[in-house]
Amino acid sequence: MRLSVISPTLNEAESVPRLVAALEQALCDISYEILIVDDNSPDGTWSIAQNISLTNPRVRSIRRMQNPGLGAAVIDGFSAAEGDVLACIDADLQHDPLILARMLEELQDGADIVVGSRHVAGGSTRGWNRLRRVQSWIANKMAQLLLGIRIKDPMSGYFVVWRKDFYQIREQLNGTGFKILLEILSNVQASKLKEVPYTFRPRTRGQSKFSGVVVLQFIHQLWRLCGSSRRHSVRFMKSVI
Ligand SMILES: Nc1nc2c(ncn2[C@@H]2O[C@H](COP(=O)(O)OP(=O)(O)OP(=O)(O)O)[C@@H](O)[C@H]2O)c(=O)[nH]1
Ligand SMILES: [Mg+2]
Repeated sequence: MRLSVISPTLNEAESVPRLVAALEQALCDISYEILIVDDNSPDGTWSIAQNISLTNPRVRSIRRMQNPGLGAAVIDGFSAAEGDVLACIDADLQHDPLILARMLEELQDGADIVVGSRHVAGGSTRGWNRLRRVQSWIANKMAQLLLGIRIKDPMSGYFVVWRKDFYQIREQLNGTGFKILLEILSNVQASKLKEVPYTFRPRTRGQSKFSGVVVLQFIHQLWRLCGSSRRHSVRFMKSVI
C-alpha cells in the first residue's frame, strides 16, 4: 500500500520544512509521497517546497494559480496523487503526524475513512480559549445534526481515505471553503468510519487563515449540503413508493 500525504498551504514557508521532517520521522516504515499544494503564496511556500523536492524525491510541489481555496487545493492534490491511500494534513503541525501509522492500520483493518479526532477519548485541543471551544462545539453539533454525520469530529481537517473512493465522488465535490471532510462525508457511500485521537496543538509558525469569511463559507456549505441530502431522500422515497 502506498500513501500520498497532501498538505494544502497558504503562506506556510516556515512550516513546510518542519512538516516534511516530521512526516519523514513518522512514516519511516511506510512507502509514501508528500504533495505540498500551494496557492501561489506571496511568501514563496511553493518555491521552498520545490527546493526540498530537488533533493528529496518523495516531495512534490504544486503551485496553483487559479481557483484559490483550501478545499479546492485538497481536491487538486488528491487528483494529482499516486498512492492508494490519500491523507490530508495541515502544514502548520497542529495535526500530529505520529498518528498517521495508526490511521493507516485502521484503513487496512476495514475502515473506509479514518479521521484524526480531537473529540474521542484520548483526543484534545491545546491552547484554545473558551470562545474557540464554544464555536467549535456549535459547528460540530450543526454538522452532526443537519447532515446526519455520526463521527465526533466532523470538522477535522486531518483524515485518510482510499483513492478509489475519492475518484467515485470527485465530480460531486465542491471545493469552496475550509471543510473538505464534510464534503467527502456527505457524498461518499462509506459505511465504516473510524476516529483516531490526537491533541490539536497550538500553531507556532505563520498566521492562521481562520476568519469570519471561513465561518460564513461553512454556514453556506451546511445549507448547500443539507439541501442536496434532502433532494437525495425525496428522490429515494419516490423511487420506492
Ligand atoms: N492551498 C491553500 N491552503 C490553505 C488556504 N487556506 C488555508 N490553507 C492551509 O490549510 C491549513 C489549515 O489552515 P489554518 O490557517 O491552519 O486553519 P486552522 O488550523 O483552522 O486555524 P488555526 O488553528 O488558527 O491555525 C494550513 O496548512 C493552511 O496553510 C488556501 O486558501 N489555499
Ligand atoms: Mg492551523
